[in-house]
Amino acid sequence: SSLRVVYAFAREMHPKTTDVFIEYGTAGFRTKANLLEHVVYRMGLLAVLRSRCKNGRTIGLMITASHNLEPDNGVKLIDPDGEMLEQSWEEIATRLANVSDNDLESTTGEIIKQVNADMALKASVYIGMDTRYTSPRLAAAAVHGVIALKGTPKEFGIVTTPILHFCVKCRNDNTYGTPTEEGYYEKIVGAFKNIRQKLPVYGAYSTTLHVDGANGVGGKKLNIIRKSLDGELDLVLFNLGGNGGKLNLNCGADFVKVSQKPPVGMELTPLQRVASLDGDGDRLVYFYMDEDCKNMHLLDGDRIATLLASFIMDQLKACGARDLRIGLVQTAYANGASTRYITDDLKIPVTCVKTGVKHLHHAALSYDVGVYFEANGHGTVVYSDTAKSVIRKIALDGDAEERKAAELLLNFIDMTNETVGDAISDLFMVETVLCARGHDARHWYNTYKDLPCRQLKVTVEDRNAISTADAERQCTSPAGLQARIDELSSAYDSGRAFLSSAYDSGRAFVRPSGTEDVVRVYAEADSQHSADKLAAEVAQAVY
Ligand code: NG1
Ligand code: ZN
Repeated sequence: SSLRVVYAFAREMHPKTTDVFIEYGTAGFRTKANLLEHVVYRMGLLAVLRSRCKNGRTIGLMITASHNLEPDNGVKLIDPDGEMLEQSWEEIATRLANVSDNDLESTTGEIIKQVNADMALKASVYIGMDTRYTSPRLAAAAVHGVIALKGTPKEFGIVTTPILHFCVKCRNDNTYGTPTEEGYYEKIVGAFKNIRQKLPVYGAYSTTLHVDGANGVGGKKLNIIRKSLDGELDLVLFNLGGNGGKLNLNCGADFVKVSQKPPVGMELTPLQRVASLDGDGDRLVYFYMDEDCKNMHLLDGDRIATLLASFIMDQLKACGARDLRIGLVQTAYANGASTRYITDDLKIPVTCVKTGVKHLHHAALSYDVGVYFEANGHGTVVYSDTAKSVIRKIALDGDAEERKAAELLLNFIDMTNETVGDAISDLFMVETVLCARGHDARHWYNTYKDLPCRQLKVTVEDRNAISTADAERQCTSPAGLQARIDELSSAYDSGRAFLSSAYDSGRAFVRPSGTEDVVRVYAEADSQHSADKLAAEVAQAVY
């Protein structure tokens, strides 16, 4: 009978009005907002089933299309520990999203059997959304879906994606924090202020930081946080959504990273450190303009990863926790120069995995301290229980110097949103490291030199005709494409002949996007001209 309600509700309020097939990809469902209402309603249903399969623990449902432009939207589910939805459920989500309204009732029934959901259990779903004008309507559809299966929805309104992940985690594990937006500020910003009150501002570090908010939710939240920083950090915020600024349009972390240009809507000051967030506040890159404001120097996810990893490693040494294993996780998009720097200079082990945060997160969990970042600025640090207890113990029993380093690390851990990449938490971590080292953006930039690279998108008939292996670095179909890529790459210089494991041609790979209907092409070589050319040639080969 409750399934009758589901059916009636769906028909009346959130009918399926399109036959376009939609798939739960790396970032959940993402497409034009006007194609999503029935999908989000059904994800409300699925979140309830997921919660019941997890013994009534809370599940998250986030409405966002991240760095995509305003007309798009999306929905993704968050598992009880604040991580992405378990992979085996992606197929179930896809099935439920695509059935006709007529089959919705029977399919829901089949899924309940398949996943063995105990419909007598309570179910709890936390719902958040980004700033898109289509988000409130979609959030309402999610609420209806949750209620239809007698779950309890709780709406968080406009929050960053990582704030919702944090709240889901806290709700299911109260040792992690308080499951509210305020609880998030208390923990993350509180830890930042604790550290900064003990760190002198010295050297080249300046407390002024300019921020590009991408006209999205991240900037808005930093505007709330700004007022509580007690002068520890002077945030100057741009692109907060006013003055006709459009979400992610020629601004934000993705624009800055991919176009390698500064965002519009900002006052550009020579050598000023700028942090650029994406539309839902889970990605962060930095940049600065040179002396005459002509050239931009980008500090991307690879840079943030190396900065954080080297700092944490120093602190682990200082507190004498030598047995803790630190490691770094990247994808094929990581700049080759960063991989070389991590391996040869920092001497930290690095793993390469497939694109998609869930893969990076998973691989990072195999270290005591796992630092993971995508080149686009999505990443965080995760700590094992062993790491936490060893550091806690040193903070109590170590000698004075060790205690100091351990206390700093404990605050650093509290400042970290371990559930998922988080632009706000990452920003506070970066600022802590630069301050502790007395460094400005130029010091940071000069730790190693990026290889010139280029990213392109190609639209093809069927992007899934391309399949890959070896963490997406090799293309296994269509036949002959990899051989062609090898042939094209070998005509260029790598610029990495200094690498211990040197191969001295350019580097290029292709893969189907999980979030857009395109094939992505990446190329790296010893000059920008060569990288651009190689990318164009590989794109041609795909087409
Ligand atoms: P796709 O569209 O699969 O390349 C993009 C990013 C991913 C990840 C997801 C989710 C690149 C090259 N790809 O995936 O790293 O962040 O979006 O948002 O940046
Ligand atoms: Zn995002």
